[in-house]
Amino acid sequence: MKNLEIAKIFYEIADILEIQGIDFKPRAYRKAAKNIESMPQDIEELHKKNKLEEIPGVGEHIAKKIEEIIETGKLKYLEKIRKQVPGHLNELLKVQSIGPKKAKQLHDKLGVTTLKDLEDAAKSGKIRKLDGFGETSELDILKGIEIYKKGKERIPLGFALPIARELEHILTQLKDTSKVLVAGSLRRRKSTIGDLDVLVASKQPEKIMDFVTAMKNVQRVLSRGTTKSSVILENGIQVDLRVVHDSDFGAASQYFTGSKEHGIKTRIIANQLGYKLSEYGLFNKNNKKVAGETEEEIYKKLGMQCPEPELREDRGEIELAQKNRLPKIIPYNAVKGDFHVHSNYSDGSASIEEVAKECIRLGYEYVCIADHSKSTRIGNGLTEERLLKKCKEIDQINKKLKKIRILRGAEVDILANGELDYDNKILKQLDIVIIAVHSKFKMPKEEMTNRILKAMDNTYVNILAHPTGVYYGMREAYEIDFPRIFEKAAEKNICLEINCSAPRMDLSDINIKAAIDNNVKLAIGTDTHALEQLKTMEIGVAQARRGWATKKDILNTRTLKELGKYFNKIII
Ligand code: DGT
Ligand code: CA
Ligand code: CA
Repeated sequence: MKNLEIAKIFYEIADILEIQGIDFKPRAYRKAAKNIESMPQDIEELHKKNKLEEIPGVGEHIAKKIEEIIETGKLKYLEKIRKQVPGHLNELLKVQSIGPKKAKQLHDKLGVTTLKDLEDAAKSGKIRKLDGFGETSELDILKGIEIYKKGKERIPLGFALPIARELEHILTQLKDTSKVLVAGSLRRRKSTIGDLDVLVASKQPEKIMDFVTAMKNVQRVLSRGTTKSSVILENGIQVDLRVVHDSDFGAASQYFTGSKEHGIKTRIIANQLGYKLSEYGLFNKNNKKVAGETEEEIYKKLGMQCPEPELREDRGEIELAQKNRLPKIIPYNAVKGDFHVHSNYSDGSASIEEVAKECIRLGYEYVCIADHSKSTRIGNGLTEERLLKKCKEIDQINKKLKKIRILRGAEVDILANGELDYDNKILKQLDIVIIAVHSKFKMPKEEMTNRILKAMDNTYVNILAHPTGVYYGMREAYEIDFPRIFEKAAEKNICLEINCSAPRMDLSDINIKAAIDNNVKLAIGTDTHALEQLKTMEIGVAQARRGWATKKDILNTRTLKELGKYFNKIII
């Protein structure tokens, strides 16, 4: 398909001109590129009919260039201007927050030409020293690089979910859509997402295609058809869009929600019952459609319960659904509090009172303020003195705010030798003691396990935070001997954390299920450092649901009184 090739060339021209500081022209090229890649007609056909200038945004000047590309397979103008800019400078523009001016400045002042150079410069703190940049823009650049790279691979659910919701919202508002669903791994709330699979029910599929391929935040159109298209958004995320009939929406949802393995098994069950199940519906032997508008009616005809999307991984849910025995997984609204929030005493940005007020707004009964302990220098860890001062402040705010209970907590470092970063005199003054590894991640499995087990032996410990240390894009999980950790956790009533922070997502769904099977309870913590992160609680609940957790497995569903009982502490 020539359309996409030509569009790509014009995008590159726009990028290069932009780096050269030329006004207006880049916008013209970009507009033409976008129209070319999203139009249904074949550009070569238009060229044959001499109708190139009918494409919106294509005037005589650009039409000539299209002609040259179609006839010679290349464009001299592009070859010329490519020589005028160094290396891969236009790749830098793919990073959010870097515009052409900044790209040029980074090149001239620091010799940055590739993404790798950019990352190195940001990590070594050189960028913050440039005029017009600062510490925040350096962090933004690192985040942007991360998102761009992730866009090419998989991206954490925590980053993808808001983007999917926004898209769902925009499509729902269109007058030609009757139903919209982001299916695929996102609907199953898998911890990382490959691409977004968007389903739309509409009688006007062409209009939906026109709309989506021309959206402002679309960077590239990979393919465009009458009922399906694929685009890449500016942040690098791929969107696969399908438009179906209202009456097929359930069947399409069932098919495109997957997982593939779950789908294949339901199709086998359909066959065994003399049906055929496809993305268009459930059909009987005479090819008559017997279900398809909703997922529920399809599963019902197959003689099984409709499993929640988070369960659809073919990990035994199908067999249980057939016996009407699916577990009652924790509902999203069952959460009564957050166990892991940082305040501005350590490296959080909000004050304790601000956190508490936001938690009241969220309808919580309690929140545990868990700042870093003294060894975490990067996290501005608290000395004993500051911790006690913090506890006093918490007591005062508790007296003032009646609607919530702030728990006095700390996220205490597990030192390399397994000792804790505060001594027992301090720990016993806290409501909740969270422990975590924040240093010396590289240790043989046995040694790391013993280190953590030793820390868990302390009687004051309540929660083991981010138990495997995994940090997406930065650090693999360290290995630990899970059976031994589970055994100790169950014996000492220590919860394992489900950490909601997007790049962490630790424990994983599989390990959550294993923990539950070993009678271990779990505590969901958002690890909030800025107020808006409190909302990521749902990511943790989603993983709990993927791990088949019921209400009783998750500590956040308990009242304050029940917490005290569980931890054998006076909390109320
Ligand atoms: P992802 O995007 O890698 O995070 O994972 P998914 O699950 O979203 O996979 P994706 O985007 O490749 O496909 C979306 C859904 O379409 C998938 O969950 C199930 C369905 N699907 C795709 N390929 C097949 C297939 O070969 N057989 C069946 N039965 N379903 C498929
Ligand atoms: Ca997908
Ligand atoms: Ca897909």
